[in-house]
Amino acid sequence: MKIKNPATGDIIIELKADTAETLKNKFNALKEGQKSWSALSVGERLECIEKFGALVQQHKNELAAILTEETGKPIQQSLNEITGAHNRIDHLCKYAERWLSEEVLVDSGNTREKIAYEPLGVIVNISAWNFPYNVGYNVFLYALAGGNSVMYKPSEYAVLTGKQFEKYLHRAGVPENVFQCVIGDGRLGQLLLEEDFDGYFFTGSYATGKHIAETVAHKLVPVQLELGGKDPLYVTDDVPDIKQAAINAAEGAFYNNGQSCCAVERIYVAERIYDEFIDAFVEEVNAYKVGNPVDPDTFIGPLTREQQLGFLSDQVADALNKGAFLKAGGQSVEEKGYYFRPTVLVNCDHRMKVMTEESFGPVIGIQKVASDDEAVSLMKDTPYGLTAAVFSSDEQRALNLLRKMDTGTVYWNCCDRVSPNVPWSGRKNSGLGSTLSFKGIRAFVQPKSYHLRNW
Ligand code: TXE
Repeated sequence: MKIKNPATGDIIIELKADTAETLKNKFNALKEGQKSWSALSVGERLECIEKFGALVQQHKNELAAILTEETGKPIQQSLNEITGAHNRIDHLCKYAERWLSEEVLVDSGNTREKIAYEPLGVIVNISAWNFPYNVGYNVFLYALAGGNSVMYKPSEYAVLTGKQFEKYLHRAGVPENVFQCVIGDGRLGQLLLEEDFDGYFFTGSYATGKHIAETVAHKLVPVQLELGGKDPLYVTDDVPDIKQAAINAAEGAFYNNGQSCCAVERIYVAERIYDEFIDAFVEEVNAYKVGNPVDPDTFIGPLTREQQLGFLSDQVADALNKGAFLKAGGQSVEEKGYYFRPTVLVNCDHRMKVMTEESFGPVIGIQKVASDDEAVSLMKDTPYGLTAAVFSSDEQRALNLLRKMDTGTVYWNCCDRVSPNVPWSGRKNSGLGSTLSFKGIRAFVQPKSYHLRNW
């Protein structure tokens, strides 16, 4: 595997990918290790997870440099992710014992009814590159807390970070035969589907997620998918501060170069404030510093994947051919590295790919709407169902709109955020199952119901 630096296109290091044989050996070790790991108490397992978190924070500068070098994420955003992801560990320490402990539902006369929660066994986590800490912790830390052993395959674009997870989990006391990292691209991913894991947990594209779910369906074990989205944001005509709304919406669209499953992917603006909003939005985007991701002032670094440059150019050309106007950016930057200027297209409509196909990059389309009803019908016109946002000064107006969304998450006057306190779930082509919250804690265990009767 050639690990490249997206800021320069240069090769950082070459690594040997795992093979069918190394994969099998690791799988067998994990089956063995899971027995003793599940015999520990939740508290004992959490001690290791807490130590892991402490080691990561202790080494966050070195880890952020690795994340930035292999994904092109601006260094400040790498540090933000590593620090922010710790909230998953805090969440587990606060709630895992409560949600994983036995529950006695009935204890009357000579009859008791109770539920115990048992681990699934050995699970596989096939993960993504855009927020490897956030999307990784959502799965493998919660799986470990539940008493499972984990085979973790980082994306081929975040391999070095994945190896750091393995290093620090082992240093923190998670046995080597309880957490194993395998490295490789989709071909190795395909081999993983042939192993008999007790659960498949995937984060990535709809196409790959659908393929995985179809391939392993016959095994009748849990499958969870965190997929993409085409998340809408609607700015109503009663926002108190149009400039602030534009700033927040721009950050939602361009943070992490738009490479976030819950990034704002399309914006609808009430016609009365449309021109003022566009001016404020374009001013904000033009002020973003595009540059070397190791520079702390950089907000827009290179895209992680070179092939996305052509994909985004095609979306821009398609929109312009169908009547959109270009207000900022529009092309890749002619220099080393996979740079694409932050791009704003206006006068957009749903004939254009930029309003219907996931961009997963620094390109946003904006469309004028005449009413809340028109906004709702456009927001719902998508095969995805991850998040939807409404900016308004009126909470009831916003809630009336958000109740109509068929998405796992909705936002009022905020966007592009994930919290471990509430379920993170995608509907329709955005996913299957939930991580985080009590749902995430119990995603990696299975209930055993006890009916007990004294003689
Ligand atoms: O995904 P891929 P990418 C989505 C986002 C975007 C896409 C980009 O919508 O469109 O992912 O990420 C492995 N069998 N999200 O291109 O190609 C592959 O090696 C088994 C949403 O990386 O799906 C990698 O480890 N595995 C998400 C993983 O699948 C296979 C956040 C994902 O790769 C495989 C991040 C196969 N046949 C990205 N082919 C969210 N909801 O948070 C590939 N893989």
